[in-house]
Amino acid sequence: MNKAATDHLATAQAHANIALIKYWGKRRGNSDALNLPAVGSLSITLDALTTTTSVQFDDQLATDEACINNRRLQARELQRISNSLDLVRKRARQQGLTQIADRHARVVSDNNFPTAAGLASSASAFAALVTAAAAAAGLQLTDRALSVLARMGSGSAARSIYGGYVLMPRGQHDDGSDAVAQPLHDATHWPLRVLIAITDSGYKKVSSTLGMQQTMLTSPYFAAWVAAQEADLQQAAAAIAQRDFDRLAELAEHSCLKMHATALAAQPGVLYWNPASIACMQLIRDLRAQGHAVFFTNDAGPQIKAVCLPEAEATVSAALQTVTGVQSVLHSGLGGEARLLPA
Ligand code: 2P0
Repeated sequence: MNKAATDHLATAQAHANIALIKYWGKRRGNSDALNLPAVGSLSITLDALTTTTSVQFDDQLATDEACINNRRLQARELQRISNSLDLVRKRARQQGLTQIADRHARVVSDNNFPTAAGLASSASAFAALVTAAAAAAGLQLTDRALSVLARMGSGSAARSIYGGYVLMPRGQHDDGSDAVAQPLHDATHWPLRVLIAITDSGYKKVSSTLGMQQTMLTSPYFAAWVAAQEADLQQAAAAIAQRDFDRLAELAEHSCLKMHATALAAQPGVLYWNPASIACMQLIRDLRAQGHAVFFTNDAGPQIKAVCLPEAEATVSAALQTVTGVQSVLHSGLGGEARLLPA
């Protein structure tokens, strides 16, 4: 019996990802435990941004407990984590691992990047959580099964199970079994670089979950956003397969701006940008017009990600650092899949 099986303890590491074709909206709204996306998405996994999470099932615990970045969570903050652990416990029960099914777990999780900066911490967090929890429970799950579990924790987390270029289809089935991420290419296919301009390190975001809900319920553009997504996904996948930077730049900026336009049109409008966010986007467009291979993307927060070819990295980084309001610039390449760390 291996150590994980005897201790019911495992540690996993997963990387953050950013979508080039965005996920925004849910098929059935926020109360659906399957957390099915309204649209497919396409992302790149970032090697420099990682979450490392340990899970131990322990019969001495009366409740689940979690410590994130050295802060012990309050009971009310534990619900999403316990929901994911419940899914693992349910699987354990189905497989006859009854001692796990009745145990609570201790979760210790650390990001190597600023969580409060509004970077995509839920993606790496839930991918690492389900990978560690499944192993700690003694379950042998496929990446596909882990991606489904991760999605139920957070939609973008389904993609962080894989490295490189990842497609998350919308799926058609009611049970969510086909809303599962698929690796398209590993990072070596096209080693793009990603620079993240931090424009507000203290930013507390309107959560994506809430922002999506408001957009779905009130934005007059939401139906048009959903209707155009399949074409965007197919074209972006083709641009990536052909390593066509200019085409991918066009498509990714379009998807980003279209997502924000849809959210801005909600009532009340969901606005994630600050003046520095807009200045960075304009600068990146100017740099591309001057011949530098770079485009922007941006998620549910004010930080701007510049995706570029390696030869443009130094110029783009130096330029971003001159923008008023940019506090720092993080550099990343494309990373690998979620994995268990040795005991
Ligand atoms: C994405 N975002 O595709 C989009 C673009 C933010 C903007 O997925 O409600 O935290 O947990 O499923 O995954 C962030 O949303 O939302 C996100 P939930 P999640 O990366």
